[in-house]
Amino acid sequence: MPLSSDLTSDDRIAWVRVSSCYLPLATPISDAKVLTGRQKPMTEIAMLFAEIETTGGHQGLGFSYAKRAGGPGQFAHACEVAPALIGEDPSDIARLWDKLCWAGASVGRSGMATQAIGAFDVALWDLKARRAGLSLAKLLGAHRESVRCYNTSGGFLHTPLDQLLVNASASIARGIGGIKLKVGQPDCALDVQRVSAVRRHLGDGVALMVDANQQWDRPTAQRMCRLFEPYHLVWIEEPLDAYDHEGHAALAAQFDTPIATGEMLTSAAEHGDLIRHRAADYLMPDAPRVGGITPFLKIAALADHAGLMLAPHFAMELHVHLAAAYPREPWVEHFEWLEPLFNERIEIRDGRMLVPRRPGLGLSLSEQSRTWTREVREIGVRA
Ligand code: SMN
Ligand code: MG
Repeated sequence: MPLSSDLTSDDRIAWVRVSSCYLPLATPISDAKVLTGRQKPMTEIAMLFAEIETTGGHQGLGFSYAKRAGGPGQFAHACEVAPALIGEDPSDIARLWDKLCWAGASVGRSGMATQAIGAFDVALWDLKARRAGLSLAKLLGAHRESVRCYNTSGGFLHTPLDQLLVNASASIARGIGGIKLKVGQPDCALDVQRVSAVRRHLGDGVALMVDANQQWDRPTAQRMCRLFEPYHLVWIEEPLDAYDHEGHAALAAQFDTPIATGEMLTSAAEHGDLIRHRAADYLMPDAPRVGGITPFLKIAALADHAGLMLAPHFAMELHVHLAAAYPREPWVEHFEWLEPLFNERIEIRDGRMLVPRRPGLGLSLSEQSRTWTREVREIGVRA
């Protein structure tokens, strides 16, 4: 049977739309970085959307994001490098990531510059999967049809304890498998009170995690990890500064409770450094934050080779697919915040998120997202 000719070899990127969309949050969000005075409560998220269309009519949707600052910079950088995509083969995802990176290399191969590229990278992977008629997870090579999930949005520090207990019960009742509580507030005793109350409220059978968002120093982290051991937490997240790999490695070696960290790192190279230091039991890469799916897959391979567990940070709409393709049973973080941006919803039951079976990411932008869009730039000509 002769091989069919490559049906996509003449397909070229013809049009790109870059848009900056500001998602409002219902309540100002405070984690430990706010209570220690380092950050202001978060009231919105700056989404960067990339929509790509080819001469053959294939389409892809990708996104990146910034919190508190960086949104306008990501949008500006994306608009500057977008023309480099026009006329290119959309299948050359890795080469195009490099091309866009070199197009703006003087401003770095990590951080805001590559986070802007990440939106195009996600769109190209979405396009490739849609064209293949596969979900992104299946295109990458899925290990599972669903992924364990835990909720974070109900456990922030602006939430009083009685509401915290209500939120935790509501998450479990709706089929979410675990609860993450924010800790790291100036009065450590209050952290222990909240964790103890939620553990008592939910019982020993529910997965519980805590997240200090980098706000403890090493002596405090040492003491808090010891205090939390009896609660049999799934992990203690960012007990130390995101770049204190030695400190995290010492805690991971000393305590039974696993250490989770990685969300603040902005490149595959930074995650490689963390892994070399064995600074985490659970690695928490964030695909938009590291520059998209292409770098995320490099990180996942390094993490797997090092025997680490995976719990990608935020952006469940993207990470449910990427986690499904990871060898060891991962965790995906549930936030309902991004839901108004998309027409589709992820199904959750029995403690797990079902990996969408629709082609690509299985997402389309909602009319609501268009009303929150502040800037749009179109490059090229639609087929
Ligand atoms: C986090 C996520 C979203 C907003 C603030 C903090 C976080 C997490 O550190 O792990 O979910
Ligand atoms: Mg965190």
